[in-house]
This record gives sequence, C-alpha cells and structure tokens, in this order.
Amino acid sequence: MKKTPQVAAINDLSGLGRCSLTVTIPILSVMGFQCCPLPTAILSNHTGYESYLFRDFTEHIPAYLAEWQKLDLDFAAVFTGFLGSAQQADIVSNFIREVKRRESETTPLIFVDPVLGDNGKPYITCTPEICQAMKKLVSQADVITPNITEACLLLDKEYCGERLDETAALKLVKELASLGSGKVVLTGVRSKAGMLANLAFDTSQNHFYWVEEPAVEPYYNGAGDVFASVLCGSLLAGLDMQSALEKSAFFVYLAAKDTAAAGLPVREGVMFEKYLKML
Ligand code: PXL
Repeated sequence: MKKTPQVAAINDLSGLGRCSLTVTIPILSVMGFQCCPLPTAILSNHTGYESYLFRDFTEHIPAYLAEWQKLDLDFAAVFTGFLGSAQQADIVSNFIREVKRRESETTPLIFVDPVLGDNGKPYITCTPEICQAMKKLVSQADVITPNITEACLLLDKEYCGERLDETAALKLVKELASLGSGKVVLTGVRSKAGMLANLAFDTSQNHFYWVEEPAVEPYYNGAGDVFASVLCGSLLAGLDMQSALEKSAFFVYLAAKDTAAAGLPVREGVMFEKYLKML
C-alpha cells in the first residue's frame, strides 16, 4: 500500500487567531497529506493581538531535525512560513538541501510562503535580519507566495500600495522571480474597485496567470496562510497553476464572506472550518 505523502510544515504554532500551523495542518490533512510540523516559534496567539507570549524555538530545531534524520522520511514537500529568528533560515535552508538530495520517486516541492508583514509594515517580530534571511529560502523555492508588503521587503523596495494594474503586477512578479524561485505567486492585489487578485508567473513557461474574486472586507489575519496552504495542497495533488490558484482564491473568498457575515473579529482569522470538506 502506498503511504500518505508527507509534507514538512515549518511554521509557528499560534494558539489563537487561525494562522500558520493551525491553518496548514487541517487543510493539508483534509487534502490527503500527512502534515509534519516543525514549529519555528510558539505563541499564545498571533502578533496581531496587543499582547501575546512568544517563544522562539530556534535552539531546539537542530536536535528536532536530527531526530527526523534518523527516520526514513521522504517528504513530498517542504512548506515554510513564519520564522522565529534569522538563524532559522540557515537551518531550514540546510534541511531543504537535504530533502532535495534524497533519492525519491518524485522531486519534492519546495513551497516558501515568505511571511514577513502586511499592509505595508513588517510584523512586529520580523526584524530586518529576518527579512534578509528570508531571501535565502526564497532562492531555494519552487513556489513563493508573498503579498505585496512581503514582495517589497524581499526586493528592498519602498511599499507600493496594494492597488496594482496588470502591467505593474507583472513587473513585480518578474522582479521577484529574479530572486531564484521558479514560480512566483503574488497575493492580495487590489486590481480594480471591489476585486482582489492573486496572480502567478511561471519562469520556465514564461506564463502569467491572473485570478480575481470579489474582495471581502475586512482582510482577515491568516487569510494568506489559508490561501498558501490550499495552493500547496492543490499543486501537490497535481492541479495546474491556473486551477490551483482558482481553487485557493475561491476557498478563501467563501470562508471570508461567511466570517464577515458573522461579524467576527479580524484578528480571529478566517472561519474556514465548515468549508474544509470541499477541498
Ligand atoms: O498570518 C501570518 C502570521 C503568522 N504567524 C504569526 C503572525 C502572523 C501575522 O500576524 O503573527 C505569529
């Protein structure tokens, strides 16, 4: 019998606020993957709340990975998100190199969500050193999924706002592609009034993809993590980029619409649970 494909999910564990591992684990699981978490940090709740406990997990990661390396692991993908320290980038980068080196039936997908900030500002724990270190992971990725804030941080550019037309968005994704990842997905583009676009550029095919959904206001914390998790699962399941983008954007749209209708606090994230079965 074939075993369930494993995905190493390298991200923080935030107890409240639906983001990172608490989003990626259920989504990848329902899509048929065994999600193997490596926590980068442990938080009581994400950094969008006024107060939270934050414990960086860096010092434990080498020993954690050493245990994994004793086991016969064969990851179908490595999914990375929020880093707890700049040092983690080196450790995770070595782990990715190791996963790529292993003999396997299929080439592992290296999926890097460069979680650094939103709305023009870095998250409070994302120091300039972490922003720099994230470039290393981006250069090893097959797919990256920055929002516009993260795109500007990765490119050392001044924040250009969320409203971009197709020409400006294409220019930005091509610049991001020059950082080394094969496929660049740019999320959260305000394309025209009332619409939210997610787009992608595939370097090897020189192809540009564009998917739009009605924008749901407000924009919920962790919505990017939901989008990236569905996209990763969809690409792993063999969907082409256009279909994978459509599936991920539609899923976030439906769940966010429900969350807005229920009038739930933005910081609690997207109420996606009841939609999981459609994945
Ligand atoms: O959703 C991005 C994210 C991930 N992890 C932590 C965060 C945030 C956004 O605020 O605080 C800990």
